[in-house]
Amino acid sequence: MKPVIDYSIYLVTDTVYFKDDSIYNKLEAAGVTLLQYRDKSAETRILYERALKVKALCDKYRVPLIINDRADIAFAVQAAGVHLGQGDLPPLIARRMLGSDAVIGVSAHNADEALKAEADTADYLGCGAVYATATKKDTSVIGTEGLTKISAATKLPFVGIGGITLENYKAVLQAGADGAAIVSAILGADDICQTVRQLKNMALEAKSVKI
Ligand code: TZP
Ligand code: MG
Repeated sequence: MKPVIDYSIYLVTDTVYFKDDSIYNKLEAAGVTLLQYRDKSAETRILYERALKVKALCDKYRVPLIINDRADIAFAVQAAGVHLGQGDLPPLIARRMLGSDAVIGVSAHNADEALKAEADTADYLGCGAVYATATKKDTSVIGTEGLTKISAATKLPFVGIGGITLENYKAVLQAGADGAAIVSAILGADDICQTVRQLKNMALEAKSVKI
């Protein structure tokens, strides 16, 4: 069965945080609803070994694990799914590789890409960059206006990504997003637990307003 996903606090890793093993303590502390292992520079064997460690942590806390870019690694570690950019494997091919229960996310920068991903059986969209970010410089900024347009075009759940912090998280939800994919505002926080707790409270508040 496809897992039910809570997209509200979607933690994404970045290569810089894998300099040492403290990343695993950080992930353990975070208490997020969904986790993406994203590591742009490790060799495949290292990627696989790190992904296995992250998977063990995710299993311990029952947090679904998504692997960035690599359907082969997602398959190898039995992750919940894979997140694909516009230049990665086509979603339909990843679907053929991983099966109907896999959670396939696709990066969409506009309504056209969102509709294409929906037609290609994506389960969710990652939309951004919402705000400028030092974590990924080779991307354009779509703002919350971009999120609103994507929200109007697709029925798929979607998360905003890029420069999302405690200060602007609420605006991202108000633009129609189901959550936010966050790197530095969580992994770079002085107090990761406290930051995630605050994000969770905002997500709960936003949900109760919707009802
Ligand atoms: N894709 C678009 S922006 C981004 C990715 C992977 C990086 C988000 O990182 P941060 O630190 O939360 O801005
Ligand atoms: Mg990618």
